[in-house]
Amino acid sequence: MKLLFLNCPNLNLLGQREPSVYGRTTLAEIEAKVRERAAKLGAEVDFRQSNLEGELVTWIQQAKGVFDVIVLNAAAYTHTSVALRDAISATGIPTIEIHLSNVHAREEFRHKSLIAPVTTGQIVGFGVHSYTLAVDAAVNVNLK
Ligand code: CA2
Repeated sequence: MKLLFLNCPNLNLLGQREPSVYGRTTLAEIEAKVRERAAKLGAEVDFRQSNLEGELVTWIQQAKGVFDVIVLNAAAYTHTSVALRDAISATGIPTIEIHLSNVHAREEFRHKSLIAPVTTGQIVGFGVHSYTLAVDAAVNVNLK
């Protein structure tokens, strides 16, 4: 099983800024934990980050026929991007939405996800564990 992890704007700053909200773990360290969990479960991982909405849309489009599941931390685009939502809908690849923080316990504008209606499900609020839990969810996506 091939998993595509997509990380959206500003997640490249993890571990360097706002540790009280997002912790001290860097995105590279999260990637290592994801790879470790995926190896245990026999899954392959491609792990990417971009600050560009169009690039993310292109990666989602290109995932068709290549990846079995997309795991998406859409970051701020969660709350704004019709383009990402339409791309997910168009590919038809099962997509799991993840967030480090509990977006529902934060500002009201973070309560609304434009992505959620086209996903298989969400994992929010578990910090770095949201990513490793997503590996488990992804390899079991067809058992739902
Ligand atoms: O909790 C999450 O994973 C979020 O997707 C993080 C996004 C936020 O806009 C979403 O509402 C929830 C923000 C990612 C920005 O990451 C930073 C990391 C360090 C310093 C500044 C921003």
